[in-house]
Amino acid sequence: MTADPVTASSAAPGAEYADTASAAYQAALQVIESVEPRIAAATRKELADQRDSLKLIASENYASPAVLLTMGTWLSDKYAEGTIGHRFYAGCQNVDVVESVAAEHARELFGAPYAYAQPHSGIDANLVAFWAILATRVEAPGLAELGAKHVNDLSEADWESLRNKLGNQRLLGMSLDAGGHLTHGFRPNISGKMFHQRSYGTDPETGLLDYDKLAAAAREFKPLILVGGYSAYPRRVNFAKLREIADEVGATLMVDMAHFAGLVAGKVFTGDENPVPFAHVTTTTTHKSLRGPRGGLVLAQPEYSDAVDKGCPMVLGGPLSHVMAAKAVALAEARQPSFQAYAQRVADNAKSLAEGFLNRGARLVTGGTDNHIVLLDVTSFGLTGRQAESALLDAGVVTNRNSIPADPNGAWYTSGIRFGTPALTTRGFGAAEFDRVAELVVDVLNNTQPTQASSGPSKAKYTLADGTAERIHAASAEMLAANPLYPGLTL
Ligand code: DSN
Repeated sequence: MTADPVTASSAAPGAEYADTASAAYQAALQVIESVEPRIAAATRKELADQRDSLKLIASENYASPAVLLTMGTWLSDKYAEGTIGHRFYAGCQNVDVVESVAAEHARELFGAPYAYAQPHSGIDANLVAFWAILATRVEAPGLAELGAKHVNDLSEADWESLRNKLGNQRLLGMSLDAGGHLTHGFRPNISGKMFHQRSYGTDPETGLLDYDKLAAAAREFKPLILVGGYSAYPRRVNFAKLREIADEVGATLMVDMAHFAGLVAGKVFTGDENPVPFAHVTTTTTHKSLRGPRGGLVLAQPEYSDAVDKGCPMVLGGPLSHVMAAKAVALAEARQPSFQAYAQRVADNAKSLAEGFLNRGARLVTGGTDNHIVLLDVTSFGLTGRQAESALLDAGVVTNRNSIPADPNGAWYTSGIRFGTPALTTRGFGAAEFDRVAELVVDVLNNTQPTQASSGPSKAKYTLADGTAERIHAASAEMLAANPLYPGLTL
């Protein structure tokens, strides 16, 4: 097995600097402790908690010590609003190098003509993309058009009038309960206010994306922007088809690949499953399956690059130069052959987890997975997602509750639990361990009972049968000990 920068194997890239990294962290924590001991303690405790739990949140991972160390420098102290070679502050020559290297790695890794490394998060990346598309596609009115009101005071009618002034500002994205993201037009999010939004769902029987229905919706709605991508859909998407649909209706195709960027980088998603050649604008985060620092990236075709390049100060505050540096380091890691092996294991492990659930009688949305996500419908256990999430946490299994299509329990309590394999795959878990994880999860859920509150059934309350948490903790501890996290770090 090819090992990873954060695991124990001596073959791991990063193993050669494990002792140095350990010394660096010990020294750093001593310094922090001398100023604010509570922060040093919380940082140490976070490592202990992450070491001792089964981290199955699909959007989380473990960055390498090289990536983490890169974030702790004086690059943080520099203001550098603007873009490479064209800043609003003097003395940005080193930040220019940092941003150029990050963008170069992103272009090379993803085969993109243009890359923008400044977004602080995925939401920021999407806002930059939205604005760049609008700026490129429509004539935006000046701020004076908003009148004297503060933007927070705009009523629905004001937003309507603003959108009308802007011309076609229709956005079609995947609905939240089908697995889309808040920023893909969800009404309470700014994307649902900036745009006339409509969403596409999945087939009610199969849970799969129905491209014919999506094409019909696009023909009827004629969006300016068709958004592809998801945060809870456990299947691959054919982006060539999405581009065909976008072209037919004159839409710009924007793909948010935040969740699966690591599978694109690792060449697991190739051909029609790789969004980058098909999308006009592609956005991502860098900390999920891509395993970098917390942040965002925008990739664009040449016709959108000038507008994307104006992301700061149009949409973004000053760049986080220390994080851009860490993005460069993570992207350099992702260009190594070992990252491709890692990405393949992420997908293989998700299949093993899904099969482990199915073999034990559980129901999965879409009946399985072919990416890094497994979405378990917990209604057959008589539980809400909220109850299942809490019971699993009691047993040291860290997940998040998630809506399922047409969720009877809504977006807060939900009826699903989303699992992801990127983090534990980084630790070294393989197919056998993920099958065991499925067994432990089913054990917990079979031993969790919803509790009736005095005022009626509560969708949050539950009881876990005596001894369950202890049994699961003990079983997990064996697997976790065999696959240690940051083993060179003695903190
Ligand atoms: N919060 C991320 C996730 O968990 O999928 C998406 O932004």
